[in-house]
Amino acid sequence: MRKKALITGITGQDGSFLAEFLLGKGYEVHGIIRRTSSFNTDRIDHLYQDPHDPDARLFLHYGDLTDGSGLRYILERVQPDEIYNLGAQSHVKVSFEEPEYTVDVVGLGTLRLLETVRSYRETGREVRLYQAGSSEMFGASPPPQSETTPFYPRSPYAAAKVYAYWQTVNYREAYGLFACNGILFNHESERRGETFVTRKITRAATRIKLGLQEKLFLGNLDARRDWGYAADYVEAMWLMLQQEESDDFVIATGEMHSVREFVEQVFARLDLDWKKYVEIDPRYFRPAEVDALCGDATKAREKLGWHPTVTFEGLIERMVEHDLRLAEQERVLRENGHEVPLRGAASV
Ligand code: NDP
Ligand code: GDR
Repeated sequence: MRKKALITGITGQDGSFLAEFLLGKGYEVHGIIRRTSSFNTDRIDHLYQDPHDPDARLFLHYGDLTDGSGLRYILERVQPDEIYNLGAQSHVKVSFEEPEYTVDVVGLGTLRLLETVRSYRETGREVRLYQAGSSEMFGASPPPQSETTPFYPRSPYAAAKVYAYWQTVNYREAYGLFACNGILFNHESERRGETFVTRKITRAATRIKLGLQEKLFLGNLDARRDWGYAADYVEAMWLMLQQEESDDFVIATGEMHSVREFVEQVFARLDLDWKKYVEIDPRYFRPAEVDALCGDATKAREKLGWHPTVTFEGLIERMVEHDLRLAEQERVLRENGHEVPLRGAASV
């Protein structure tokens, strides 16, 4: 029998890589998407299959983590073997601006899903759950951080993830649910949202290179992160659900770099002197910052056999090459008189 997976957050960076990965493993993949006034499926359009096609293995369902009854309905209909809970208002800075909504989606949303799973299992059906935890949960706890490091969240987002983490542990212990928390450190890619710092930098630097942009405004350049490649990290999610027992795992590269280093390397790759183009704008500072995150993924290496395959330099190379192509396309369009509107993200 073909395995079925249900993914919340399938339209996000990780959701798209995970869907690809699971389809490659022969799964039938179901994703929950939000109803929006314009399409939000860019990252999975290349995977789309007409649901009328008898060979279709990707199916999308409207739903939202703020809507418990809808989640329940989807679970009943899909009857998945595995659930990956990736849906979230995942931007840390935005969480200071929308704390209540962020906690509703990230914290209560996870609880809603766990409750749905609990009542679903009462009918005798089994399902395994992956919960997308975050290195942000460690917050102010100094590096290196491992599964035994105390949590010290520094944002509404991080506090909500800690709540979701403990609810997941509690459902495992109270109801015997096979549920795993992945504690994933930052992971990036050419599909990363453009308001996260790595992609903001690669998009801007490549546009600057081609004369499409003059400046890049950033916040705290001293923050240090452990940056990996997203496709490596979704494999770890899947591995967690294939074990005999459910457990929690840190997933990280074990290498830490500052935002400044990331900027330097990206601009250097493009033969540009970053100091001529980068300016600090305090609006990008956060009310509370997480200074340094560097993960110790020994447990994942030993128990899951997982290890990252893309280095910091390799990650930068991929992202820069990809965004350079995007910038080249934009330049051609502009040179031929086409209007290419700038995308209007609020200042985060
Ligand atoms: P993204 O922000 O790229 O994607 C988030 C996804 O969640 C999108 O599909 C989004 O839908 C969906 N979503 C947002 N709000 C809701 C809601 N109310 N109900 C249902 N779905 C919703 O995040 P990533 O792919 O980067 O991250 C995946 C998960 O992993 C998140 O939970 C994130 O917090 C966590 N995480 C990410 C890390 C990283 O470095 N990327 C590290 C550690 C944890 P839409 O497209 O419509 O906005
Ligand atoms: P983070 O990612 O907060 O670690 O959360 P982000 O890329 O937003 O910030 C990383 C660091 O860069 C600093 N920074 C800036 N950040 C943004 N977004 N924009 C700027 O202009 C800027 N200038 C400096 C930040 O202050 C911060 O220190 C990500 C998300 O994917 C979470 O969902 C996930 O849980 C964690 O990674 C692990």
